[in-house]
Amino acid sequence: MVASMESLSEALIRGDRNKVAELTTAALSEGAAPQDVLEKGLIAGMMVVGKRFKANEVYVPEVLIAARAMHAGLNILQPALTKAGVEPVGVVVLGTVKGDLHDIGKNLVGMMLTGGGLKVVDIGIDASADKFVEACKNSNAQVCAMSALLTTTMPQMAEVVKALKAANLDVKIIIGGAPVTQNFANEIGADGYAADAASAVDVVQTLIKN
Ligand code: B1M
Repeated sequence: MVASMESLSEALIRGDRNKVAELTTAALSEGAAPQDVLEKGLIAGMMVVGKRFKANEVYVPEVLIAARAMHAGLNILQPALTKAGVEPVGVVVLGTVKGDLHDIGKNLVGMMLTGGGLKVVDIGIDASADKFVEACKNSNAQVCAMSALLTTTMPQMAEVVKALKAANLDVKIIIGGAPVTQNFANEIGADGYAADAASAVDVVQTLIKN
């Protein structure tokens, strides 16, 4: 079997996790470089899913299914990546702020970020400012990403921004969630805002580069 990167991307876009696992295994055993399998196969496929999601051509269930297929490939690829010394593009601490239990959007953002080659440290829901600060310190994160779905929990984002600044951490901050806006991000001193999971990948990658 010759596993092309195109067929791997296509299987991921279809959300066919068995095929993704099979093609990832085959590509590695045929001598493909793990980084190529990651970038030209898995990430390339996830980027297509992200673009289609942004354009409302596919919806949350399709993205979740594609993300599940991505994980099937990553599980096989991870030991080879570690052996080859391939580092993630960056580390992102991600959580839903204190008082807020909504995590579907956050999880989607996490999956898309993983799909974009980033290491995601997911600190879950109801995460306090201290928890964000600790996680950023412990993981040497370049980016702190917060999600909020309630107008009543948005002020918690400002608390996290304050706590990160007080801790003197060199970390960029991105916020998002249905009630959050670019104006609010500017107001509280966050470095970035994204309206959806696919845009979050673009914003995080730009924040890391600058
Ligand atoms: Co609640 N809820 N909920 N809820 N809930 C909303 C958010 C609400 C709009 C419903 C409504 O009244 N119409 C409303 C909030 C009103 C407001 O404040 N503006 C609301 C409320 C009031 C509540 C409770 C207070 C209800 C009650 O108990 N009286 C309560 C609060 C609990 C708490 O958090 N403390 C509550 C509880 C719940 C459930 C537990 C039942 C459940 C959550 C389950 C879970 O998440 N595991 C739930 C749900 C499911 C919803 C709705 C129906 C759907 C949210 C969702 O998952 N959307 C929601 C109404 C709605 O949105 N239609 C509602 C799908 C998801 C993919 O979208 O999360 O927006 P979203 O994420 C998007 C973007 O926002 C963005 O990317 C994602 C994908 O593109 N994004 C980011 C999100 N985070 C990002 C971070 C980024 C960048 C982009 O950078 C870091």
